[in-house]
Amino acid sequence: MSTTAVPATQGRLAFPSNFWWGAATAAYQIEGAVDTDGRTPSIWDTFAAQPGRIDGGDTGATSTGHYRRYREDVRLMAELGLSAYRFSVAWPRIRPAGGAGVNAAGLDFYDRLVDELLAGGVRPVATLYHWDLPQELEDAGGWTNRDTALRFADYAAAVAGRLGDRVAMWNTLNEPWCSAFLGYGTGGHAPGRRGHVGALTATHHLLLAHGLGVAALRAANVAGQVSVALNAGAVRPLTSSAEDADAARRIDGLLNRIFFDPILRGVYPADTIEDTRDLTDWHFVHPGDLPVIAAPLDAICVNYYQPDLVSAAPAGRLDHGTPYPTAQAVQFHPTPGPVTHMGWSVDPTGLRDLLLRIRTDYGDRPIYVTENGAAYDDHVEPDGAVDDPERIGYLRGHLAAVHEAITAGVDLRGYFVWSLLDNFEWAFGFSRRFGLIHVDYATLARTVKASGRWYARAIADNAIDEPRTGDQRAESA
Ligand code: IFM
Repeated sequence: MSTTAVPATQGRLAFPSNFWWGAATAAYQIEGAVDTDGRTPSIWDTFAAQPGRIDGGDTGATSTGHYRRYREDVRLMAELGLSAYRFSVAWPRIRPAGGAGVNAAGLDFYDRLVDELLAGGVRPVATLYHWDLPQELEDAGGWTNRDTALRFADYAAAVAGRLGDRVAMWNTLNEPWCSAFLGYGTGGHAPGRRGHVGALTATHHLLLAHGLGVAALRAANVAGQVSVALNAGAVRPLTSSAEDADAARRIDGLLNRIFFDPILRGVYPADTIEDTRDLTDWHFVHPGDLPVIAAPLDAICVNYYQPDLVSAAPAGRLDHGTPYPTAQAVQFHPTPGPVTHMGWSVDPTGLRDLLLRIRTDYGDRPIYVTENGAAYDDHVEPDGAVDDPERIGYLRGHLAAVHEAITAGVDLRGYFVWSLLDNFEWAFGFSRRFGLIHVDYATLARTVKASGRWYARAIADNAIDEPRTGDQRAESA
């Protein structure tokens, strides 16, 4: 089925019928209850406990308290009219020791959550790995150990066996680039290991885990679609010089093609292998791995936040802290225009270009945007309201970009705001708020922001207003 967007009336952008209007979260970012019902530590519990790793010394120990408040949260989702909710399953709740034994109490929680969602008319979308590796597996080498990929397949089979009849879509992994390049490259994410060879080794084992996970889901005959969520973006050269074009090619290889090519074509990009040849001979890729990784998918999912603008670095200005292996000679530049509280540029054209590029380079296939959103410094006003006009402008601009891609023929089936709730933003702790719903971390009270009400209106109408000039900067609903 190909989707078609129909402009309803002048100034309005209508979306296809059956478009999935979603919101997303992840287990460690919202659940809390880290010692409850048999859960054991993940790499993020360990990492967050180390001084200096997380802003303000924050941890996910309590977070939004979703583990206990999930019914209230599902009620809020139903009030917003969400047609889908993307959550992640915490591996250390299901396979506490990483490999051996299934913890039924952990599965019970997600079983109840899925039933609650279905009762509220919200499709469950489950991500199997959103960065919370059981610490026991990290102690055995983590994602630099090939065996972790096999353990992931066992875990995937356990979850599929319990939830496979009701989940509408599966993501095996969320943003493996971050797991590999930040977790094992720069060390800015858990488990905090540093080294570019480790990052490339982890990349391959994550991809292998994806492929083995797809096989486990298929073997369990899951009813829902099977996919993976990649953080992807348009990589643009600063100038038209050959040097800047080469810088963009190199980063595009290490951000986008290193994942899209093996998953959708069954090969690693030859130029990226060549670029990294001085670091590694890629011996960790075994014969037979690539066909496993390239198992057919029902859809491809992308998480988009900003485009990258790059150039060749001036002589003597190598970036030794870069997460990109062998890209020390590439310089990243701020994109002109507004930025979010993360300092990320607001540029919906990057999302449109990414969606068009996937179609051009990887063929017509169902696509979902499984994350898109913005952090702003939100406050509850004395009257109890949370006004976040910038987020409304951000969402409207990016939904318009999605609409443009659909109109150009991209088979885009749904869009998920990151995030449903304010939550634990990894190394930034609770200092960055991405939610449609504000969370008071002292009381755990939830307040639907103006953007949440705006999104509910868009869902009800299956349409948005066309963006106006200056929309991404600030405006009211
Ligand atoms: O919070 C994260 C999420 O876990 C993965 N994608 C990006 C979000 C914002 O940084």
